[in-house]
Amino acid sequence: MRLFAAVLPPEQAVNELGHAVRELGSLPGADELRWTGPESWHLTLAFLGEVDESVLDELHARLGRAARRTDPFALRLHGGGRFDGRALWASVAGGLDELRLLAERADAAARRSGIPMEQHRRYVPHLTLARSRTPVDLRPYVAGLGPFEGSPWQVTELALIRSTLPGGGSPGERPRYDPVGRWALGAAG
Ligand code: 3AM
Repeated sequence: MRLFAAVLPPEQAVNELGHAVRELGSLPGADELRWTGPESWHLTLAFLGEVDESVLDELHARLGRAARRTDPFALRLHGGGRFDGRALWASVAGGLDELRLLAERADAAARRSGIPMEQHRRYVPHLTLARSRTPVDLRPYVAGLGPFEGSPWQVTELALIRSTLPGGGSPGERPRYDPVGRWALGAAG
């Protein structure tokens, strides 16, 4: 199964961002972008790719340990950014060192479970809002998100998410994301 580790924003953060994103819909070209749905919003920590069933027990145990070793921390959604002309995202602020540490620990947990993880790219915390197949100028969207400031929340969980890619039937179909594991951060976990 195709898996990734993530932090899931709480309902309030999703609702606040939803308001900001709706306003971007009136920008020229907005209909051409493939928007992600609020129900699937997440902050990827580590992308694991196709994972064999046989490593799942060890992976779960190691992710649980990674979560326990990381104390809860505060985050908030704040402004936006882009990966070239391909992806538009909401940015995060607050406990970025802790988020990065949790990402490194999730990556290490996967690697030690025998999953061949890609070499480290620079970790850019982001919540993907829209993608484009062809490069487009996303600067107006990033500017539109500039003033957005979400309420802070306490990150208390690490989630393992299963991604099911669309079967290719209808255009614009989105992948389905289902949490298959959740572990509390800190000693309480
Ligand atoms: O939704 P975001 O941007 O956090 O882009 C994919 C998505 O990231 C990313 O994993 C998340 C869940 O699918 N992803 C997909 N394939 C990837 C790959 N080969 C990848 N990240 C790194 N390497």
